[in-house]
Amino acid sequence: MSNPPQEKKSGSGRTIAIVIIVILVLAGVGAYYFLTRPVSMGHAGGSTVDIASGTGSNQALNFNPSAITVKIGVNNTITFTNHDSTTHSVTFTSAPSGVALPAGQPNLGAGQSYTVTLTSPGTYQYHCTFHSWMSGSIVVNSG
Ligand SMILES: [Cu+2]
Repeated sequence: MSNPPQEKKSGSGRTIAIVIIVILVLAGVGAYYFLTRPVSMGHAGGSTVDIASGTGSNQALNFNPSAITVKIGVNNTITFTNHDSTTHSVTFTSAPSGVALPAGQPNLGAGQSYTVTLTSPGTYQYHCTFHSWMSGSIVVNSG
């Protein structure tokens, strides 16, 4: 009917503390990888291109990423989102030989998105008509 030795009690307390710390560290590492995973992976079937805030007034910025490669049936639906406060455009300037230029989005206002699905393989190029330094390319590969 005696209490366990004091050393044993504090020892198991330390073990529990260490287990809790390990769980917190693992949760932190998991959260880090979740939050920093590549955005271009997007959701199934999709790819994303962002226009970051300030791109319209900073020539060091561009469509992000400005060059992507997608695969038909995997991630060939591309969504452009304008996170900037100014209007941009997604204007296609070239498409593979024999393929019509995608419609694009002449005026992509602040907060707006434009989604296009490219179903013919090859290289597509686009730019923003408002900002000469903004241009990008999309390589579409067969599924
Ligand atoms: Cu622009």
